[in-house]
Amino acid sequence: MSVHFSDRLSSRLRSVQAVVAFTGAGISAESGVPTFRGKEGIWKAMRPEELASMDAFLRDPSLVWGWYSQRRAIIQSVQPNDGHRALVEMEALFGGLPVITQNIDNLHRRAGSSTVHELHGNIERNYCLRCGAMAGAEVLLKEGRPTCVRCGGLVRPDVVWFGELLPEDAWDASLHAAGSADLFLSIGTSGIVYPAASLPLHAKRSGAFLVEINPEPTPLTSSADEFLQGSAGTVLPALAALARRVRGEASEEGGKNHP
Ligand code: BJW
Ligand code: ZN
Repeated sequence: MSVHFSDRLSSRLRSVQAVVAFTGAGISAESGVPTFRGKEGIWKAMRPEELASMDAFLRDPSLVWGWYSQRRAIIQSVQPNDGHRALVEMEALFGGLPVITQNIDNLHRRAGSSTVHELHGNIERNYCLRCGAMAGAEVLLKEGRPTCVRCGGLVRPDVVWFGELLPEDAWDASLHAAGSADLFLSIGTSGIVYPAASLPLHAKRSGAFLVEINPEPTPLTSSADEFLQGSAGTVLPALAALARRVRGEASEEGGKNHP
């Protein structure tokens, strides 16, 4: 499938210095990780608003832990896809490409992106609500309840639930990256969960050219400078190929001026 890019985007790609990617569940969909919402979302029977909160966890720790266990098993069995890899390729082309992700699946790091700001935590980490100890996989299940091996307290995944603050370091770094971007790519997110969803418009207001990549329009689409309708696994490799072409041409032209 060929992807159409405007001349405006091509000339931006040629001259940009700071490119930043902002990703949501859609970039991992082609790896086999289900999204939350949208056509491919398979958690419709269990809406994230009903499971991803402290109230839900305290009401039924086994149910919420079970949801995360199921998702952890999926995530551990899949691989990064062409979309994740294209961002790594563009990182090399642009001399850096911070990835701000809402995903907890680690796939950007596994693909090789070197700067990843995780806004909503990471499913590989857990911590005890009573003693604060961090835990990896070493969590006891007592009648389905995740229990701390040190103190017997309740263990939760180290992710950000509704009503909780985002990790300060990741948020500050993301605000800074978005505010300094020349080109901001919003990829595979429904753009409805705040404060993460404010980043594309923050980037645009700070002067970035805003590109959205998604098979479906979202509330962000009307504000995007360019909407590339399609899947991340198709559009991002095509964008990387275009960047390679125009940056290659740009450096050859530059070379002509410097004998
Ligand atoms: C493809 C594709 C392909 C498919 N290629 N694309 C009222 C108004 C405004 C805000 C609020 C409000 N009431 C409450 C709030 C605040 C709340 C919020 O935003 N709620 C909204 C839902 C209304 N936010 C919070 O509570 C946040 N904290 C906060 O605000 O703190 C301040 C505060 C403190 C105290 C009290 C009150 C406020 C925290 C939000 C945490 C969100 N956590 C989750 C779970 C994380 C852990 C986990 O994974 O389990 O984060 S919820 C879930 O949604 C997850 C995701 O990161 C997040 C966003 O979802 P995402 O990534 O966009 O996925 P989808 O499924 O929605 O979209 C996928 C997209 O991909 C679709 O568009 C597809 O088309 C597309 N796609 N295939 C490319 N191949
Ligand atoms: Zn403990």
